[in-house]
Amino acid sequence: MGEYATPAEDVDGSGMRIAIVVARFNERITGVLLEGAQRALAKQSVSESDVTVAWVPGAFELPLVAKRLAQSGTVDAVVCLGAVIRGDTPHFDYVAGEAARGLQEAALATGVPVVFGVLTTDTEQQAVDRIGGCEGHKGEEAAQTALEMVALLRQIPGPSD
Ligand code: INI
Repeated sequence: MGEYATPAEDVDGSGMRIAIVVARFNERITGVLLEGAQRALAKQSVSESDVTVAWVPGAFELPLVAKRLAQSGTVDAVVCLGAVIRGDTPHFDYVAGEAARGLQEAALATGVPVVFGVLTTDTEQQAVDRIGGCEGHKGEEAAQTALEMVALLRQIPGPSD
């Protein structure tokens, strides 16, 4: 038996077409997630012309647009970025839970990697810590996850092989 292992840092992203769907809600946070994702893709040789960015109102809207892009046949992976902060809303659990459920559903229904780059935190400070602070940069990590998943799935025979 073999082994499938494609650590993100080893992936050559040239030629990979990546869509980024980003929520406008909490844009001070999500804008930084977007910058990190774009930076990480460029660092791994994804061409700027192969990156499509779509803005949606909030995290709840991410799954529908992610699924449409995944179905379009024009992208190899979809990176979804958002920030759901508990302090802001009593319906935190619905927004965060439905975003997670919907994005997984989009990936499984289409066979295209859909990455959950949605911060779900109790406070704004915890979100700030995750956009280049003490907890790393979740936008960069989401982009790296997309590249790793594209490379990994290319190695595993699919339904049409
Ligand atoms: N959307 C977010 O992306 N983050 C949040 O923290 C948030 N809060 O706090 O409510 C939020 N709500 C909006 C939601 O995503 C939808 O856009 C809205 O419910 C319309 O469908």
